[in-house]
Amino acid sequence: MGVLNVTPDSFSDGGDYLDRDAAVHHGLALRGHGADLVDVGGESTRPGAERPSEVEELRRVLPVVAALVEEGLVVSVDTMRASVARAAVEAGARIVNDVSGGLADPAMLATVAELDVAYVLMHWRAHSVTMQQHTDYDDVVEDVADELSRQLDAAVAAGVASERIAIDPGIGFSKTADQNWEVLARLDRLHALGRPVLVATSRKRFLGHLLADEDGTLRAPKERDAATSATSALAAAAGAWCVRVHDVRSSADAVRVAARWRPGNADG
Ligand code: PMM
Repeated sequence: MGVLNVTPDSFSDGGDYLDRDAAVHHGLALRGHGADLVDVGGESTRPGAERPSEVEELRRVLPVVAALVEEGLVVSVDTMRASVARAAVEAGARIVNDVSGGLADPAMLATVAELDVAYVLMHWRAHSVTMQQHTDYDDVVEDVADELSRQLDAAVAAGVASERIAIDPGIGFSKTADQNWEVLARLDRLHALGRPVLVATSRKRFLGHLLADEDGTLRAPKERDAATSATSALAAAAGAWCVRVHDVRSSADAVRVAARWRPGNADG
């Protein structure tokens, strides 16, 4: 899944694709680099980010979704708003990627059920402004799995077909750097929930910490792609269904290596 942020303030590519033509051009490039899906988002969820209005989110996202669908891409819409999900699906998006897993907008789950589209349901505790104040866990792996399981039950209760749902641990969302690593090391616990797992580590801050200079300066977001391809390979080897990344070529290569590495998988 290639990331296409049509935002002024995302942490790694904010402002790069705010212009519609630049966004569409980049979406096509992501496909050219090997993305099976392109994820179009109009709201930055970096820690501390303020939310755009619904009107502004629609203005950013819809023309880009429509243009990429027209070009034959499989598009997901990265939104927490049911209204945006609906409009994007009406414009041709086939997946709703909701980082709140149905918790931010009370209308989201029923809307996804009605639209009958695929749904990425992420572990989530709070909006970006305060999410890093919600990092208390007894056992981060078990708690994330339990909370995801409850979100999954709510989605199914609202009428979303369980076979249309993928789950995501929400790397960097209400989690410290160490907690992200703990969750990644135990993806098997999420697989036990019985749904495909999406892993989104791309360029995130915990990689910046890992790769920091001796003086503590974090590695810059756009200099985290080699580390991201490593996490992509490891996630794929651990059975992830999808990795969501900014630099598609390096992670697509990494995923192919991981697939070919498996015993008896000569076709890659
Ligand atoms: N992270 C971001 C945005 N959307 N969607 C899913 N499913 N999982 C994530 O971890 C996730 C996401 C963070 O922002 P970015 O688009 O700038 O990487």
